Amino acid sequence: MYCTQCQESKEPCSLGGACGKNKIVAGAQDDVLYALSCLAYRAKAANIDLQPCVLEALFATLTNVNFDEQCFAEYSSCITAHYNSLPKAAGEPAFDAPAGLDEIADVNVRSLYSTLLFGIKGLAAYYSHAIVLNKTDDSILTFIRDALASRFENLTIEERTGLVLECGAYGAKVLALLDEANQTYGKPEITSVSTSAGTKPGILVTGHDLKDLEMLLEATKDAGVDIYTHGEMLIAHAYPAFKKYPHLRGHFGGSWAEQRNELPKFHGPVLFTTNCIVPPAPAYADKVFTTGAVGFPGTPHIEAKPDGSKDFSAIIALAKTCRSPEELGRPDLLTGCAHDAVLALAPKVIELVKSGKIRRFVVMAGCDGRDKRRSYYTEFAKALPKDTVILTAGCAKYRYNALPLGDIEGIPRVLDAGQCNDSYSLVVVALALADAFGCGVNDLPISYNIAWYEQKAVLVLLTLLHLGIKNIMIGPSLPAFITPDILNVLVENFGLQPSSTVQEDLVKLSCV
Ligand code: SF4
Ligand code: SF3
Repeated sequence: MYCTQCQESKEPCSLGGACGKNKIVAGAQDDVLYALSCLAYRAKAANIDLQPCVLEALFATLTNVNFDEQCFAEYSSCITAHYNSLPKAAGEPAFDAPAGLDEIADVNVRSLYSTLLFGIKGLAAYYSHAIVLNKTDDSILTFIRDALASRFENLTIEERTGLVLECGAYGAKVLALLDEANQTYGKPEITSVSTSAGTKPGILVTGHDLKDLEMLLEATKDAGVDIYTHGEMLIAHAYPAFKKYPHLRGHFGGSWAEQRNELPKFHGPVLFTTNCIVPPAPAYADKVFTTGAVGFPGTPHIEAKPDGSKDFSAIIALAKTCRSPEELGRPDLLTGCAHDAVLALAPKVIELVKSGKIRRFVVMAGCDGRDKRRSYYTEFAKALPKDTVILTAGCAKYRYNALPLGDIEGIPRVLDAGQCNDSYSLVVVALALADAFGCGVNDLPISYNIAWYEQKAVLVLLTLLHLGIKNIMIGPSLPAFITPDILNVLVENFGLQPSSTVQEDLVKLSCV
């Protein structure tokens, strides 16, 4: 086992991961990824695009998505059949060679290929969400094919660096596409979301897939159960199409990292539509359902039918036998501060910036996680001067979105655009502000202090670099898959910097 893909990596994880992935599942994931690269190599030589089904296999290998060895065996047989149907390519690699990324001997080549691979995992995840909402762009699948095939190509370090940066360009494409796709549900509105518990039994929906939430809301219209969002689903409350369901009762809990503490208090079943699933504790393991790319051994999986619909009757039947959720005693949460809603406030925001009442914006988007060092983000948010505004997206926000940080003349000091993919929304806001002030995006009073955990965050980071954002700070630790040489490239060309202490970083990011 050799896994370095997430922020919890033991550099590398070789015996099992803090995420719960064991050696057997890690080996099965490596086999799938290696076979995908062999398939991509043949498909590229034959100038054939990969089938969209490879997206789910890639997505399933993203951290905290799928822990079920059986699922990977099924992906492997499907990939093998596809591979065998293609003509042999000149110079193709052996299909049954050892598969781990540690087989790539040159550490800088391994680092660059790992960064690319992790970026396309994020690309596959976000593109899957866009596809279910009928937004497609074939060039994304072509890039994923070429990126996978590059594992076996004799490329220079510069060419590999170029591919990594190109992944950021596709990141910008897919995030824009998903932003458009999500508007199926209308434009998010700034919304205060209740975190109190109702008296009916509930179903908790977590992950990022809004289509699954929509289908479940339809299926439970008259079922006598309430639906609660969890984690990255908070933003659903801000979309006009979801506001019309009175049984979308509210939001329950903090980020994914709190699952084992909080889910026993929900009492009802939990539907995991995407990452992050933590191996369930016995107190609620019998209430967990998965769907899409998510899997956990022994857990019922709700499959999509050929027309894309899903049968939620088992989860609804179980919910009806459960107690209503317990109160967690949390304040209500504000969300829906996506680009349209924030840009509607632009004249006021510009006036406050010009008058010095808003001195700086700090983008604190990204992931949450279990690392104790992440209390840094709570302390950083608390220590920010009162004339600063936090722009956020992703589950990183749970470190500070319940703090009483107040507002600046009616503009909330934490503007939550939504899920990690909605980081794109923050860039749209930044570009519009740059336009309004007649300056470059790096000349704005905006700093970036990004928290990362998994591979979607890798793609978001590459996207920000592609969009020309400089001097991004990342934490709570640097990726284990980046070698010192590659880090130097990122530091020299983009000013990438690791986070350190709150006091030092407030200075480095010009917040004090
Ligand atoms: Fe380790 Fe992260 Fe890989 Fe899990 S996903 S095995 S914690 S590096
Ligand atoms: Fe979070 Fe898993 Fe990354 Fe979508 S839900 S941001 S970690």
